[in-house]
Amino acid sequence: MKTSRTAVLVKPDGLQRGLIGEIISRFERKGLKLVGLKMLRMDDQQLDQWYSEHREKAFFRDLKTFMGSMPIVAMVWEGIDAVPVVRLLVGTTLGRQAEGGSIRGDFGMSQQMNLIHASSSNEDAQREIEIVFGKDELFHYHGVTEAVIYAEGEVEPSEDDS
Ligand code: 3AN
Repeated sequence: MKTSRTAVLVKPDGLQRGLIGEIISRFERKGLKLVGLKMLRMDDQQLDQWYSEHREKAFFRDLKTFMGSMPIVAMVWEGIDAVPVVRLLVGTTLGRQAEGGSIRGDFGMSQQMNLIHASSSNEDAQREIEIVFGKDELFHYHGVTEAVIYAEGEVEPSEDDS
């Protein structure tokens, strides 16, 4: 199978609560590969693009104000089925109902302050990655642990691997 990529944001509440390392660690331990990482403060245009599907929602303005209020940490993770794998580790939107063992389930109580964003489809991932990362900020490299994370032949080699 081919690997794919997904976008993750650690939101202002995750930054303030000192959960950056914990969150990165969970994805690393799972066996996902980090291929992009940056800290930034999202501007108005980036937030409009990022949350375009929520433009009509009542919480849109508050969400934008919150997300633009502080820096966030953006990441791109790669692996087989990266989008659903990351969403499983993140947990459902409302922290109070999120499954124990998930990031929101273990650390969150809120709906808006839910620590983290994870792409919900491959199309969203592609769109979101392009909002925050330039091409030269995304990396291709061979992960030495892949030989024990996946069985031989389970991952189709990518032309970009070096
Ligand atoms: P998820 O982040 O689980 O994919 P979405 O896409 O439904 O959830 O919502 C995007 C973001 O909007 C959430 N991460 C959360 O911060 C915020 N949000 C969603 N629903 C509400 C709500 N009812 N009230 C306030 N904020 C919300």
